[in-house]
Amino acid sequence: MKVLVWELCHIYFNRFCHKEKAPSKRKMGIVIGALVAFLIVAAVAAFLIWLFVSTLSKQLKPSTQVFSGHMKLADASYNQELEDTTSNEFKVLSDNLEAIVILFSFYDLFFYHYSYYWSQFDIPVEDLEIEPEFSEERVLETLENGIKQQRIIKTNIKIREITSSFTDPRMARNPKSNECFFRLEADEKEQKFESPGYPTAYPPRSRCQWQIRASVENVISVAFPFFQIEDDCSDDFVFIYDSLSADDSQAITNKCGQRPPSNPLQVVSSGNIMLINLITDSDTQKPGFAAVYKAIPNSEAKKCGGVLSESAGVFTSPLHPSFYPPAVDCEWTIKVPKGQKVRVKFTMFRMKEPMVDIRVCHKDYVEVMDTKYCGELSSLALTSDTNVLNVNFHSDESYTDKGFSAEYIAYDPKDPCPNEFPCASGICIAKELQCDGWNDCGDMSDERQCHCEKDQFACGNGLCKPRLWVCDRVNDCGDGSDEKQCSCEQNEWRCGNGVCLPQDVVCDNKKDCEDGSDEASCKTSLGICSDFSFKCNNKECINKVNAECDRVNDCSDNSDEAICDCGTRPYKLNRIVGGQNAELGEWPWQVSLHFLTYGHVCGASIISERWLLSASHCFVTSSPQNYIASNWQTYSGMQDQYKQDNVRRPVKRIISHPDYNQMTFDYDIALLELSEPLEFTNTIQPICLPSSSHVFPAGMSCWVTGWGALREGGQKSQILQKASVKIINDSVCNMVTEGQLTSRMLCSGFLAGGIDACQGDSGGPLVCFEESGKWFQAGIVSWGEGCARRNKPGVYTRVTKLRDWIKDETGI
Ligand code: 4AZ
Repeated sequence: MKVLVWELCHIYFNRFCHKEKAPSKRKMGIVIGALVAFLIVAAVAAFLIWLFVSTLSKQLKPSTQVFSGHMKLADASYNQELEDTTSNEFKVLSDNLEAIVILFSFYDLFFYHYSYYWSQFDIPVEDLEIEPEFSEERVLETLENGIKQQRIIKTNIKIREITSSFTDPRMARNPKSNECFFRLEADEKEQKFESPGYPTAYPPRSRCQWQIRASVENVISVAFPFFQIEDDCSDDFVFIYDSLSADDSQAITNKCGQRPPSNPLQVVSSGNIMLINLITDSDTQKPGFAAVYKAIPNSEAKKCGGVLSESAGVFTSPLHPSFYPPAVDCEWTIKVPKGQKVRVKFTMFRMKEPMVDIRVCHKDYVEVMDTKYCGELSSLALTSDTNVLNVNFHSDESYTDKGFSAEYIAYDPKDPCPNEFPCASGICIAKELQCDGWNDCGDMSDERQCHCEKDQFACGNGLCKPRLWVCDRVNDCGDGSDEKQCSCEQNEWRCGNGVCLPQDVVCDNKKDCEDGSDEASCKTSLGICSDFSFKCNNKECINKVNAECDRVNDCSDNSDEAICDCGTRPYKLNRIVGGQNAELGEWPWQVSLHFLTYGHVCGASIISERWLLSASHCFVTSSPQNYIASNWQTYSGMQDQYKQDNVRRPVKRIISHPDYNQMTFDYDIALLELSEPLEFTNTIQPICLPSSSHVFPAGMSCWVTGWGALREGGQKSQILQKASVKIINDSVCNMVTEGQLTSRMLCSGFLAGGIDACQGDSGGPLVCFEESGKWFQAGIVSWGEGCARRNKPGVYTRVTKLRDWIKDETGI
C-alpha cells in the first residue's frame, strides 16, 4: 500500500503527490488494479494478456473502471512448462516480467494463478474528486513509458506491443475463482458447450467465461445453433473476443436477443484463442445458448481473393454467411475480355461496427475503385471503367460481421443492358420502368431527362410523375412541386381530396372534409370526441394520431396501452437484400389455411390465441363445402409448406361478415375461431389490430405476405413470400379501380406494377411497422385485377373500418 501512493502520482501525474495526502491512507477508497497475464500458445512470440481493474470507491457509491489489453512478448518462445505456475520456466518468466511491469509503475504486482497476472490499487477518495479521469490514454501512456524504460533493465524479454481499453467491469473475473469459468481446447472435431441452466434458463447475475484455445496454425470457429438471451443488451449479453481477456480493442461481437435457426450466430477468431463472456443481470429467465466449436486451419479460414476470369460469378467475404475473421485482407481481381466491362452487385452487405462513420469506413470495409464501403447497405451495384476491376476487403482487429456476397458479370459497354434500361449505377431494369415516376434504379437515373407524357406531371426538378399523384399529399416529385399548386388560401384548410374549406373547420369536432382530415390530428382539442379520436375504455377521447400501443399512456385509465402484447417478432433476422423469401419467424402472425386435400388455399393472421383474421371470399363461394369449419386446417409458425415443424389447429367456427358481397367484395372479412388455443412462441405471435381511428397514410410502406402465386396464373409458392408495397391514396385508388372502391377497401402496391399480392395470398395480412416499434394490420388481401399489372394495385379489406365488428364478434 505504501508504494501505491507513489504509483498513483505516476499515473495521475503530480497532483496526488502532495506529501500531506499520503497519511490519509486509511480513508482511502479502494482502487483495485488487476493485471492478468496469460501466456498464449505461440511458436515464436508469447503474448501477455492483462486486465487492469480499478475500483474507484467513494464511501457510498463505489464505481469500477476496468482496463484490459494485451502485451506481446517478443523472443519468448512458448513452452508447455509455462502452463504450470510451479515450474521453473514460469518463475523465470514471471520474475522477468515483474521487473519490467514494475517499471510500468503498477504496484503490488503478483502472479496469482498459472494464467493470471494481477495487481491492486487504492486511490484516496479526496484525490478522486480532484483528478477527473482515470483514462484509457493515461493507462496506455504509463504502460508505454514502462516499455521505453525496459531497455535499461537486464532481461531477455522484450514487449513489442501493448494495448489498453476500457472494458465493462462485469467482464472482470476474479482470477482466483473458477466459478462458471471454462477452458476449452478446440481441435478439428466439433465439440459442444452450453450456457448454465440451458435449455431451461440461465441464472440471473451470472458472470461466465469460456476461454478457447487451439494449436498455433489454427483459428477457432464457434457457432450457436441455439441462442436466446434477453432482448435488452444492457442487462444480458454475450461478448466474444479475439483474445483471452475482455479487451475491447479485440472484440469480435456483442449479441443479445433471439436468433432463428436460419440466422445463427457464427464467429471465427483471427488466431488460436477466443474468449466468450456471458453476462446476465436481469431476472428474466431465458434459455441461453448452445454452442459448438472447432479448430479450422488458418489458411482455410482466411482463404479469399484471387483472379476471377469467368464471364460471371459470385464471391464472398471469408466464411460468409458466418462472421468473417478479424484481421484479414483479401483482393479479388475480376478480369474479363478486353473491350468488356464488369458489373458487380452486392446481394448482401453487412459490416457494421460501433463508432464507425460510414462515410469514412476507417475500420472494416470493401474498397472498389478508390471508394470504401461499410455499414449495412441494401443496394450496392458498381461498374468498372475498364475490363479489370479490383475489389479489396479489409477487416481490422476488432468487431466483425457477416460480410458480403457479391455477383459479377461481364458486359458489353456498347450495349450494357440488352433490351433493358441501363441505370447509372450499372444495374439494368425493364425498359417500361424508365420515366414512370418511380425510382426503380435506386439512383433516380431512370427518372431523369424524361419527356413528360400527357398523363404525366412535369415536376420542378425535371422528373415526370403520373398526374394521378398530383395533390395527393405525398411529395412524389421530391421537391414538393406536385403538391404546391394545391394549396388553398392562407386562411383555408385543404382536405385530403383537395377541397379548400375555411380554417376554422379544423378540430371543431365536426367532420367537414370527406376524408376527415380536418379532425384527424387535433392534439389541442383534448377530450373532444370525433370519428378520428381514439376512444379509451372509460369513454375519454384522445385526439392524437395512432395513440394505441405507442408506449405513451394517453388515456387516464391507460387503456390505450393495455392490450399491446402483439406486433413484435422475437427473432433477430437476417436482412438479405434482393430475395423475397421470408425467413422463419419473420412474419409470426402469418397463417396458412389448408382446405380438404387441396393444401394451401388462403392466408390468415393471428389476432389472439383463439382467433384468426381472414377474407370472406375464402369461405363464401359457390361451394358450401368452403363454409364448413371442419374442412379447414390452420398452420401457424410456418415458412416452408413442405416442412412439418409448424403448429396445426383445426377450425371450430367460421364467422363471415354478414354484409360480405360476393359481387363487389365489399366487407371481405372473416374470423376463424380455433378449436384449441395457440401457444405463442418465437414463430407464432399475434399482430396488433389498429383502432378504428388508426391512420395508415398514403405513401406509407407496408408488407404483404403469403404463399400465393409468384406471378399471375402461376404456381403457389412453397416458401412464404414477402413484398414491400405502398399505401395508395384513396382517390387515386378509386380512379384506377374504376370506381369499385368502397370505404371498406384500400389500395396498396405500385401503379408501375411489378409487386403485388396474387392468387393464394387472399385472407393474408397487409402489415405496417409503426414508430412505436410494433406491427399493425392495415389490410386483408382481397382482390385486384390480375396481379402486379400496371395501374392495377392490390385491393385490401380496410381493417380499421371493420375494427368494431371484430371486437363485437371476438371481444378482442
Ligand atoms: C386472388 O385471386 C387475388 N393482385 C388476390 C390478390 C390479388 C389478385 C387476386 C391482388 O386471391
